[in-house]
Amino acid sequence: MQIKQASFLISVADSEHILRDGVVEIAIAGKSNVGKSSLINYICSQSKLARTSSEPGRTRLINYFDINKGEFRLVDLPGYGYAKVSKSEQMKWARLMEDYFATSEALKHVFVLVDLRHDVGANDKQMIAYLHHYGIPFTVIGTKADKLKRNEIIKQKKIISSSLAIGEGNIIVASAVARVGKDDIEQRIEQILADDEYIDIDVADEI
Ligand SMILES: Nc1nc2c(ncn2[C@@H]2O[C@H](COP(=O)(O)OP(=O)(O)O)[C@@H](O)[C@H]2O)c(=O)[nH]1
Ligand SMILES: [Mg+2]
Repeated sequence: MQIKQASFLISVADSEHILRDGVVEIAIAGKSNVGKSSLINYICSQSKLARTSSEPGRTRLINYFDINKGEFRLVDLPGYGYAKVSKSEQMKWARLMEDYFATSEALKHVFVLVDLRHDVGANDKQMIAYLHHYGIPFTVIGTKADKLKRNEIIKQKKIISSSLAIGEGNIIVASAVARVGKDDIEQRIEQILADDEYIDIDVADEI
């Protein structure tokens, strides 16, 4: 599967505007600043498709992107875990996410992005518990691989897979800066769209 065309569709701030037209979606979740928007730009081969920022936590929007003129949508979810966000903003984020996961019937898969340099946090575990709860399959993508040496990447993959109780084979290593991981991600998307995704998924029953 190749991403040949990508275009921005719409930003959504409220539950009532969540798209529910049956088009297949793959969503991208993760902490603020983990590299969600950069990864979208990298795999779509467009530098300014999704807005990236070195300042975390500013956008509370769901951003939808059309891929290959209606084949499916990539959905850039608002980031979590930014300390300076007010309680009321956090509540608004949680409400929007809950409504997105509960009502997006054509959501097939979530890419959960984690920074390869660090172990996962409570927020990441919560997100994955959430996906288990809704029965939504996911793949973890470790970002910013360019910041680590090869042996450090191997070590971090072990730490992250053990923290999340998932198989190491279920973590894709990526870097938007060094342009690494696109082939693996496209292969994964192909499996997701073909509904073959359960074959090598290795997720523990409980985390
Ligand atoms: N070194 C490195 N920096 C990255 C990479 N991906 C994103 N960044 C940087 O991380 C910051 C946050 O990126 P962004 O894509 O906006 O993160 P988001 O908040 O998850 O959408 C920006 O300063 C990016 O330049 C990567 O693969 N390697
Ligand atoms: Mg972003």
